Amino acid sequence: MATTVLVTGATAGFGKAIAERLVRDGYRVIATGRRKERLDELAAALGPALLPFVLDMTDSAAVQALPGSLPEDWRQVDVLINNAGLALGLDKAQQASVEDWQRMIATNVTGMVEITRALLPGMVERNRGHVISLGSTAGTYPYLGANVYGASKAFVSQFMRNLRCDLLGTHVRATNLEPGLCGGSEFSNVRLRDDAKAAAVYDGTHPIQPEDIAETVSWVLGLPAHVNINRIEMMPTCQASAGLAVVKG
Ligand code: NDP
Ligand code: 8X3
Repeated sequence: MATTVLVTGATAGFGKAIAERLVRDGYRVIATGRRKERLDELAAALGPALLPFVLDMTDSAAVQALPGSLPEDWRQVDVLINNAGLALGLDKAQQASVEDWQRMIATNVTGMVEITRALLPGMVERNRGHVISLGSTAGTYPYLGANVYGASKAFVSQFMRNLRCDLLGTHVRATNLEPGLCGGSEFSNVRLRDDAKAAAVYDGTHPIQPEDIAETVSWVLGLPAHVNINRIEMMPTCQASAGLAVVKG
């Protein structure tokens, strides 16, 4: 049977492009997210190799009930793509919304670790599997207003490093993918809650596209089983870190 991949947040952006690419590559894909109609559209476009499955990453009970709540012939999940996530706001910490912080932590951190915990035992038991998470350059490089979003991605990065330690001696692989500026997704629309401001983020730039992320995931997964890519930091050519800032006076 084809390798089964579960992609979280497959209704938009990277997750959708990853699901499309991996079905094309010959994988069976469980596509999850909250927006059922988007998942159904994906299933209609991609056929029986894609299973749409509504899952809210902040619903701990539903997340922890995986894989038991999947149809029986989809329960052996070989690959987990921890992609669902979001940034909310760019306010300074002293002004940011606590509710926004709670939602980012619930999705990017709590949901991500809970689904990993739910699916990892099956991978270890079968001695075959791969967890790929979407970290971010925001987990390494601080910037104004990134406060909790950046911290959530730093958590993802260290969690993935620690997974490698726990999985040593098994054939289960773990990879953290850390992109910088990316367009073609709903990330900035969600973050800024304003489509015009979101579009302006990418004015005059040539950002990484969801298909570039999907290509990278496809490459990481397709490497021989003895090769583990620990982490990949990727930026568009038009981006680099700006270094430290100093205020005088
Ligand atoms: P999008 O906003 O386009 O997609 C986010 C996806 O996450 C959607 O499918 C959404 O589905 C899902 N999602 C959000 N909240 C939940 C939830 N509570 N339960 C289930 N699914 C949820 O963003 P991107 O594709 O750009 O981002 C994907 C990942 O990549 C994120 O983790 C992001 O932090 C990371 N990333 C993004 C970068 C960028 O510049 N775009 C750069 C670096 C990393 P739905 O709303 O249907 O539930
Ligand atoms: C998304 C990239 O630079 O907006 O994680 O934080 S950035």
